[in-house]
Amino acid sequence: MEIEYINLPIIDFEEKGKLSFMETGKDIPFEIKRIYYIYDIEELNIKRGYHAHKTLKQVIFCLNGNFTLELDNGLEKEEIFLDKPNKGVLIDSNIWHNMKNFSKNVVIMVVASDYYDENDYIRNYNEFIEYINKKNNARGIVGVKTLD
Ligand code: T46
Repeated sequence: MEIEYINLPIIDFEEKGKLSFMETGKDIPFEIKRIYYIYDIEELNIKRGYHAHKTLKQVIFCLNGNFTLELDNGLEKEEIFLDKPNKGVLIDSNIWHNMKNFSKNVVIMVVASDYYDENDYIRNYNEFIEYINKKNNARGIVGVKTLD
């Protein structure tokens, strides 16, 4: 599965710290309409996510600490370790994703292509597989996976 990494520029001021930035259409491949943060996770063994989005595109960054991102396109799965504030990963639409193995004080930032809309979420894995199979069939591609 091809992973699209977003490597933000770093301006290094040495002892004065580093500065990174992102710009719509340059670093981020969509117009940013929403930014949200996940932080203060007390129970580090929990998992978050477990859904896909029908249309939303997102780039996820780990601003502090580290965690593991899992991506699943219905055919292949990939685990990505995120621990650098300038290294993002594109979570495209129709990708099942979850987050796990959080370190203490982890801070996750996500930039998203649209406003929050619960109707854009697919929160059931079997529905996700049916959804992408239907989409692929409509495009003449044979379904990627059958349900058990
Ligand atoms: C995603 C992963 C990476 C809002 O009201 N507005 C928002 O912008 C967001 C992101 C969430 N919410 C509400 C919806 C739920 O009642 O906050 C609650 C927790 O959301 P959720 O259970 O979806 O949280 P995660 O961490 O499982 O997923 C979040 C994003 O929702 C999701 O889009 O891709 O982070």
